Amino acid sequence: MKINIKKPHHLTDNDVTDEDVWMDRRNILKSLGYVGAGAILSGLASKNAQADAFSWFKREQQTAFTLSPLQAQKTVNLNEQNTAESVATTYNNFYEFGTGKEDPAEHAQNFQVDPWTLKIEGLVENPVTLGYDDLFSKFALEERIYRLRCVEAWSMVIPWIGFPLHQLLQAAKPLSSAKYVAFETIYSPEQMRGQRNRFVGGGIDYPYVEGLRIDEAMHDLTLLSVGMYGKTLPPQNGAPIRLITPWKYGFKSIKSLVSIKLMDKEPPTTWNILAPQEYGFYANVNPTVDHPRWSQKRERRILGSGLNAQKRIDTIPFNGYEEVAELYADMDLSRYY
Ligand SMILES: Nc1nc2c(c(=O)[nH]1)N[C@H]1C(S)=C(S)[C@@H](COP(=O)(O)O)O[C@H]1N2
Ligand SMILES: [Mo]
Repeated sequence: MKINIKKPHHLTDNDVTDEDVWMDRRNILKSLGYVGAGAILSGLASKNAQADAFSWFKREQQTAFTLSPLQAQKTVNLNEQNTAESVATTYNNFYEFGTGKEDPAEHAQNFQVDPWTLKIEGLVENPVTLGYDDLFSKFALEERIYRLRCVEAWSMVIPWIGFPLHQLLQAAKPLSSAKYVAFETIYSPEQMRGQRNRFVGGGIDYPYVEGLRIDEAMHDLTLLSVGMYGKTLPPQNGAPIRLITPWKYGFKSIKSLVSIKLMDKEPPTTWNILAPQEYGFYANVNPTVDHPRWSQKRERRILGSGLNAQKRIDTIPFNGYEEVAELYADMDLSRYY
């Protein structure tokens, strides 16, 4: 398998431009059990501290592991408060485990993530197969704090850990005929009650499938996430690996991935199949294009539990990630919703 493993590198002052980012980073590293600047990115911090904080770090300290400079600084206003971890891990959409917001946290706990196989295939020169350990060791992991805006008009701010999808795609070497990328969630009815029972699973034909245009997939914002809040993903959030496209409605961010396939045609996507008038292929966050049954102008930002930990705010185009606008420069986004 031809995957270049990034060498750990040391963070220098030049890597960090913004004082707040630096402070935030120090807090993150502190919470991961790193102390003193010398230990910070050398991968040599005390074993015990690591084991508690990063459950996978144990396995990875012999291989490449580093949080590269927080790229979130470009795209996230760090004055925005993160959503409480306890809420982001108990208020979920993962219909394979039931349609209630609390169903995934309740019914996904015994979900088996190791061993795992993720295949990258289709129109590529180098098909790649990743096992569970590869998900955490083949690519340099970064923390990225992103807004998550659900099409249902609620939103959160979540610190993900992962690597850009383009790194994996580049390892697989897409052919020039590859124009789209198709994603598939695991099909495991023994483990997923919503896949066993059509009523429990919200009427979806499983496996859950999603897709991106190749330029969207190659965009640096597009993340494969293997962790959140400094830990591996809980099963309800899409363990062991999921997609994150922060400028699109949450349903594009497909969970528990087993297949990534390069294609020459636009792949079918689950919510578009279910209700094409309501959910398009693009699903870019857009306050000027309402859902047929509700407005998308505003959203309920969920910060914690209880009503006073929520606030109503304006929804912004592309969820605030304006750098993607150029991908759609010549498109009518009310038609391609
Ligand atoms: N396989 C799968 N992926 C999925 C979903 C799902 O039901 N099944 N729900 C989507 C929706 S609608 C949202 S808003 C996000 C929610 O992610 P979170 O639970 O980590 O906040 O996951 C997305 N990915
Ligand atoms: Mo969603």
